[in-house]
Amino acid sequence: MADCLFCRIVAGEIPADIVAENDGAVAFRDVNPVAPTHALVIPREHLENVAEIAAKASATLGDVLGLAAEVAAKEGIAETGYRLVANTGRDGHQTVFHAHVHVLGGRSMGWPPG
Ligand code: DGP
Repeated sequence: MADCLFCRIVAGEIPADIVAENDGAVAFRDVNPVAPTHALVIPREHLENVAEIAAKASATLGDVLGLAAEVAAKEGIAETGYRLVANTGRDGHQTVFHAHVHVLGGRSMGWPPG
């Protein structure tokens, strides 16, 4: 989608600090990190949220979650632990409507989340 920020990152039209990629997904550092490791894993295809990935491109879920695990390993947080977050819709405080999973780690996470 021409007017989608994350589609433009996938296309290389907007620079991003790419951490890892595979056939179906791309991971890059969040512009506004809230943890020592904060990456976003997104499908290459434009899908609005994780539910839409599951409904329309379920194989891509494996690409997204597999890449999230790869990012955690690369960042050295696989052993200490990390959190995957997929903010969805208004109450989930989703601000970019191209599906993404936050990979957060490098510190202890609070619970419950705000
Ligand atoms: P969410 O609230 O779950 O929709 O989070 C969207 C995230 O996207 C937010 O943490 C900030 C990040 N973000 C927004 N614009 C850009 C950008 O242009 N580049 C990068 N790297 N991250 C961005």
